[in-house]
Amino acid sequence: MADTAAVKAALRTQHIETPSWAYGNSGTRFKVFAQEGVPRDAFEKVDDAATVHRFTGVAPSVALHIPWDRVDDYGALAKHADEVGIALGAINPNVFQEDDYRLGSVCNPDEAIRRKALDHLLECVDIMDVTGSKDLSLWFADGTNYPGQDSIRGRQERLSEALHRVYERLGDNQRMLVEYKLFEPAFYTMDVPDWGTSYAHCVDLGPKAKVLVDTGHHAPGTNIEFIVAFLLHRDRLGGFHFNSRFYADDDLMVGAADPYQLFRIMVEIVLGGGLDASAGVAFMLDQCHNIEPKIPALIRSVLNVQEATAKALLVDQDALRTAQQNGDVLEANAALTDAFATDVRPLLAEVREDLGIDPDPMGAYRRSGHFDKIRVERAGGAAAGWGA
Ligand code: PSV
Ligand code: MN
Repeated sequence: MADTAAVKAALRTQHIETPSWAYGNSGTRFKVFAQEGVPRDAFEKVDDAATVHRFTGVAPSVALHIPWDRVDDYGALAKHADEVGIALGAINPNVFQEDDYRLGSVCNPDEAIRRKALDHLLECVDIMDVTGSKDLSLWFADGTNYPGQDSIRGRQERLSEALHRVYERLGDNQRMLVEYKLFEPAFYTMDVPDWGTSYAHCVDLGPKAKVLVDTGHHAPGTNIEFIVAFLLHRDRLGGFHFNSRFYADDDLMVGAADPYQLFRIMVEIVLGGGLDASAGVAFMLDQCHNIEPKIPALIRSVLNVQEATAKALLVDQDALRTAQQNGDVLEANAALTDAFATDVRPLLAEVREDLGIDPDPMGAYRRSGHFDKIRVERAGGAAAGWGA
């Protein structure tokens, strides 16, 4: 039996980082549906992240995307975050939204464009120095659409060169997380299509380079928990971009499509010691709320990660090990399915009471009147969105 006090303690300390871009307007290539009360700048996005933290108690940082969150004074933004009770988290450079990047960024055949992209990555490390951010989250839209378009090997060499330059610039307490994605926007080759490519580059670079697993970036049917277990075992799991998908990179709320997959991932995290702060696994969300209200969607997402974590912590590890040792397939499997079938909501309500917050975050947010307040306060001005 899992020790309830230890389970609750672990749940109180697990931190889930929300992404600034999830608070702004977003959509598909068909339509962006504007919503009311959407933040108009990085400061208001930080305010919204602080609201999610206030109602969940476990989301004390917000990731930034540059230049979407560009401000004149990052020190002032960090101070603002501190004043509203959170911290600035991972910095995500953006080397995919300019005309220059049509053929890629750090892998582009044009040396001047590669230099421009590298300068932006280095600028983002400068920003980390000011914000106190620990992680640089690197995702490259680089790739090709047609066989023969460019040299696959040449692009790997250019990628490696840029990654080394960034790695050399990192401070002692800074890391780089290398995210992979199977396809999109490139459709023939992506330059970092899978965890193996990311892992190989990280191993070349050194211990401050880790793999970032975005749960929406795999082929259907991929066993993500295997990847998680492998990377954690090799001390190369930097963290997650959680979201869920039905078809491609849907960026839906984590745990919405397949809560059992999320549970299986969290089981590997728990069994591999990934919840300990020393493991350095960053639990971040990377989502877009195109049709649902954003702050409650992020609250719901944080709760979904917590529920999966709570169930994973409830796995009877002694029973699991004994069954595995005895080759008892059904009992071993039952150790997982029993935990998954547990209703952890009462346990999480107690955790929230321990944290001094309302045990029902969704209801508390609804009752708070916060949405009506921001709807009025933010009636004027341009709402933030992709590219804003
Ligand atoms: C790319 O699809 C990605 O997952 C990267 O993490 C980007 O930074 C983010 O989405 C942008 O929404
Ligand atoms: Mn991502």
